[in-house]
Amino acid sequence: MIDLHYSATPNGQKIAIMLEEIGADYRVIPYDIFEGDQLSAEFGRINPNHKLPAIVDHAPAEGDEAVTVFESGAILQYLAEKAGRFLPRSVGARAATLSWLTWQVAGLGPMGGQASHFLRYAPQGQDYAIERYTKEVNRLLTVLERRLRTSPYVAGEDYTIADMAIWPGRASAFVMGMGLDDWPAMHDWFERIRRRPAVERAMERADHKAPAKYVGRHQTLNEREWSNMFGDANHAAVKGD
Ligand SMILES: N[C@@H](CCC(=O)N[C@@H](CS)C(=O)NCC(=O)O)C(=O)O
Repeated sequence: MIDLHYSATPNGQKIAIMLEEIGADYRVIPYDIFEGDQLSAEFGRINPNHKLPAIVDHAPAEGDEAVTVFESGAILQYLAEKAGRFLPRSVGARAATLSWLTWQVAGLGPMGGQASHFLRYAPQGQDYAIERYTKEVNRLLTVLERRLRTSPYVAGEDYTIADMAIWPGRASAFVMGMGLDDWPAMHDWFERIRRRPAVERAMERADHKAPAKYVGRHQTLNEREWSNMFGDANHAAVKGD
């Protein structure tokens, strides 16, 4: 049994997809990040960075101790190694998979996150930041589009954890007003993955409770929600206050 500590965002969806793809026995433990569920001392013992997702594997491949993993890229790699699937063994394909996985978690993910922050949550008047981050996301998506014109999946011939890491970001592209119609290869790849039964199950099982504030364009948070997400309460959690 694997516990998936989850909030209904692209980072969480990546892991729900992988758990469905490998047929894992798992339960979803939902967190409302606006209410500050992620800031508890108890969750800090699972992820000292107090961010979702994280997993606790109660039946790891070796040993009796439960294994805890945080950071979505590390979780995908851990599950792929445990299941022996979706992370190719051959040196070249493995390197390509880890390259594209890292491209997502260190590039597209954080840049998309910043674009989303300035578009959706920041006070008005952030034109410079909005332009900086949306332009960079646009550049990264151009890289992806060009890759998918010559390769059925991001790492090559096979569907891997790199595709699972990138696919859920479609919601952010939508929030930024980037329709997939402008990106034909990405659109085709997106649709092929969307129709996978495991992806449909993951979206159905893990995503249907997403509150509107997770997906809408411009959000107005109340003082408490702001503090939990970006302010004093968020910072206090890592100081143990
Ligand atoms: N690099 C992390 C990012 C995790 C992350 O930013 N999670 C967000 C939800 S997508 C979160 O927990 N936000 C709540 C907060 O910042 O307090 C990963 O890939 O897992």
